[in-house]
Amino acid sequence: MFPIHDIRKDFPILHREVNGKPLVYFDNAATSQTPQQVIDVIVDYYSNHNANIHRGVHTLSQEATDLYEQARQKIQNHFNAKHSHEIILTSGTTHGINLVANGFSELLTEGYEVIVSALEHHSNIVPWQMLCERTGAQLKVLPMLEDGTLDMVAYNKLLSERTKLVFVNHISNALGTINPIETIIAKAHEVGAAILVDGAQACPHLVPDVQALDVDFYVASAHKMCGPTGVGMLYGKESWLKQLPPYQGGGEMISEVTFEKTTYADLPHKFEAGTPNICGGIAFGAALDYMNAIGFENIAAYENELLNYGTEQLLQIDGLKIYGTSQQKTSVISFNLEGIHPYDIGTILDKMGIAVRTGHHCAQPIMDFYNIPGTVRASFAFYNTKAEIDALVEGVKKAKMMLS
Ligand code: C6P
Repeated sequence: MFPIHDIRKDFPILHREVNGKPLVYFDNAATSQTPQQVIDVIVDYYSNHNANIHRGVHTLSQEATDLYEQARQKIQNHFNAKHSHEIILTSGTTHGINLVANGFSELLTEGYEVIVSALEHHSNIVPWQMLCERTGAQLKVLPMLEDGTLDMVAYNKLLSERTKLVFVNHISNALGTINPIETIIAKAHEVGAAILVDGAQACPHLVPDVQALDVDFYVASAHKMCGPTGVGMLYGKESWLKQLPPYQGGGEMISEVTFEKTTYADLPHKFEAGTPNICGGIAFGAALDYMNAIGFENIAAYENELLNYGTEQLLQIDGLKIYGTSQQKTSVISFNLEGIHPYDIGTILDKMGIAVRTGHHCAQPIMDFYNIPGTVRASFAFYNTKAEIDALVEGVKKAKMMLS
């Protein structure tokens, strides 16, 4: 049996009240909560090891460097990257995508095409639009279908020898759809295109094997998987990372600097200018340890139970519509009540201590597709319970009564 009672004890925040009610935290797709084990690592770092890394001969600096590089190795092992220098520590998914988009500025020209899926978060749309504006390449959209899946027939038609890059998320943040990235990657490679997969919403639920996927770039954020904010990772195949220019100039990313010419450091430092989020990187490693100790298969099975239960219960409410009904789905339920603005439902739920996200979820094209202003999004994590889902259902019923 899934040890939910023990797991909940690990999360101090789950024991607080909001508006006089026990907190029910269903905004996990925005950011996850942090277990004591990760909080302890953060406190220990600042209490005992705080120093700048890769720079000092003194003991603290060496300790901090070792801890940071050990975290990189944990991330490498977790994602099964071939080399630790293929893991670039970033400030998060958005940073990783922008780094790659910037790198392709010199590799794209007019006449080339890039494909972005209709299911993307703005972070995986806007940097590519900016890249197209800079280079004259054309942005093509891989359309979505009514159930929130991607139109794979259209994908086949969009791909051609002009396609240079494909961007798709592994799991949609707004709908929870799990995209068939194995097929999407293989087809992109058939026409010689590179592919970046946005794993921000997948990594809290499953373990991507970047070598088995044969993906060129994969990005994620620690704060969605029990780690702190402001840190994440970009995996890039060594051959691509060697080819791309640095994103930012500064300390740490150089080999030699003179006023005539600067040469760049080897991977991964070439892409890590300036003092990084050292404590964040170390805590990211601790978050992976924590989740791996529970086991991602156990997490996924338990969350799937929550998803099925929540879907079943919410659908009993008259006038409630769920957006995103793919069979391949993670524990996200995006819904609306007929005639009621999602923001109003979210505000009433908050009064009951229930945290959900409302609005377009930084995925406006999806809302435009359904012709709605937004949805209420309840996103479940492995530390949530069916009793909390019952509280949500009661809350939505009350909101409906008050707002109808
Ligand atoms: N989605 C949500 O509520 P950052 O902010 O860089 O850590 O992650 C951006 C991002 C990129 N791609 C996807 C699929 C995402 O879901 C997110 C973050 C949050 O859905 C906050 S907007």
